[in-house]
Amino acid sequence: MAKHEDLPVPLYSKLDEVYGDGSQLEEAQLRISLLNSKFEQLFGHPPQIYARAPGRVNLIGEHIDYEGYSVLPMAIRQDTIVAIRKRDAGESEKFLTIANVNDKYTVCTYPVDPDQEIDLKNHRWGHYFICGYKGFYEYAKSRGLDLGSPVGLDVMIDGTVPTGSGLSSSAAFVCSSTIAIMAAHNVNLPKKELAQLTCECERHIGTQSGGMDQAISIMAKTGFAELIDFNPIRATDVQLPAGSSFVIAHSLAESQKAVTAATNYNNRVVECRLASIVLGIKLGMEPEEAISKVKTLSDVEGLCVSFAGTRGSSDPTLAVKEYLKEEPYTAEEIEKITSKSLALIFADSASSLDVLKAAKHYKLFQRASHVYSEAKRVYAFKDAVSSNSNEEEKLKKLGDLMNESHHSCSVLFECSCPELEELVKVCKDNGALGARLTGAGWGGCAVALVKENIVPQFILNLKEQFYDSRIESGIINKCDLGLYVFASKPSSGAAIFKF
Ligand code: NG1
Ligand code: MG
Repeated sequence: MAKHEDLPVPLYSKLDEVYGDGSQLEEAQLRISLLNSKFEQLFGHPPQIYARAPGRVNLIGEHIDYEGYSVLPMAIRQDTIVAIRKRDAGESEKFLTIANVNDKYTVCTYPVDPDQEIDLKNHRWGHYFICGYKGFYEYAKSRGLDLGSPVGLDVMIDGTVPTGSGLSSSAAFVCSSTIAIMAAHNVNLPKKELAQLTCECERHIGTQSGGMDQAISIMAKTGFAELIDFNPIRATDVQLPAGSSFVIAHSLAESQKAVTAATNYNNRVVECRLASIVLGIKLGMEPEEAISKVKTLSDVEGLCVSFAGTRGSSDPTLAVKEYLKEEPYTAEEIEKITSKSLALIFADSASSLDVLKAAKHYKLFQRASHVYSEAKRVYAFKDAVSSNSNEEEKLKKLGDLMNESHHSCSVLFECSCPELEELVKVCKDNGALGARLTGAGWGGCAVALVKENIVPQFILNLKEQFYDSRIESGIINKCDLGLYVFASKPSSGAAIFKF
């Protein structure tokens, strides 16, 4: 039997194959009919095909995918649906026209040239579609796939993943767009190739993303979280313990990752790279070799582990403790070790150069300690899920790991914020076995592991202790509360619809 990740994206002719037969189906039917009527109204034709891709919640393994380490997310039911029509080659109008059912997002128009540069200095919501467009053409070119000369595309989007919330609305948008473009060109690819391709697509927005969000959005299966490995991308089903539930709660601080990349997300990617180069050199590599060969902390883990071995341990963080100092490094201090200027080390990456311009110092010890310890927690989580211990012990272990992960994100990786700290505390005070920020952080959501039988009361308590004051001060509307706090079950991955 072909492996799940080798199969193409499923093509369905009925919504219930993805949305079941309950209230979700009803909601999906309404969304599709609204998409259709708005599409016809704007473009004068119905769409030809639809693609959907879900958001995700990461249960554990934060900020380590881009360091090459496995992570453990699950898809959520909220998704993005893209309706698309490929214009005929004869039609004179050659534009990519990207519209949204939500009037908050005004229509974006782009040329059809797949080599166009995305104007990153002027962020527009439609840029995420162009990420998929550019990426798909690049892929086709590299594989000698002839797509013909580019034609106009009419596109209407409907997304239900809350934006800036750490639930990967961006990947849901990029993945559904890429799949819609692919399907409009009568192509379908194995999921693992698509996961790799969509990860590269999203980098066109200027964040140096790892591949977690795209991989889970494309490879998810109903009822399972997935352990995602990289190089090569692979997904292993993880059945979460019965009697447990993951509650997702928004801190109401919005994290605009594409806009803050130079000081937040990409800054951490650069710090991790520098930490890995310095470790490589301290552990015996020539500076030139370390700079050219070492891209991630996983690349030097072997050296760190053999160092630890000389001390009778296998813990890579021992090397971090020995060779990196806790005080932040200045650029000059690092350059003394690398014998090369940071500007030269990162000369081929414009977004890294932006990081260097904005950075005052580099916290190599803290970032490396987080990455190596978090990578271990992911496997400990997976092992705890499949262990023979009783449910009670299992849940306690999983909760503890989530708490440790949050502490590490907050203290060592510094990607939390006051609102997330408050929310995580409220979750723990109200019986969560574990709670942590999820996704990139600096705002967005927390995820809490809660026993299923206390979920309704737990959500009520969050409402009273976290949300009521924010409803009073007008930050959110009372009737929208369900969008900001909800229990989530592992949902299915990307799909194509043709009716
Ligand atoms: P979110 O929070 O969805 O933007 C980001 C990255 C992930 C991963 C997490 C942190 C993108 C598209 N996603 O997720 O790859 O690094 O942060 O674990 O940049
Ligand atoms: Mg994102």
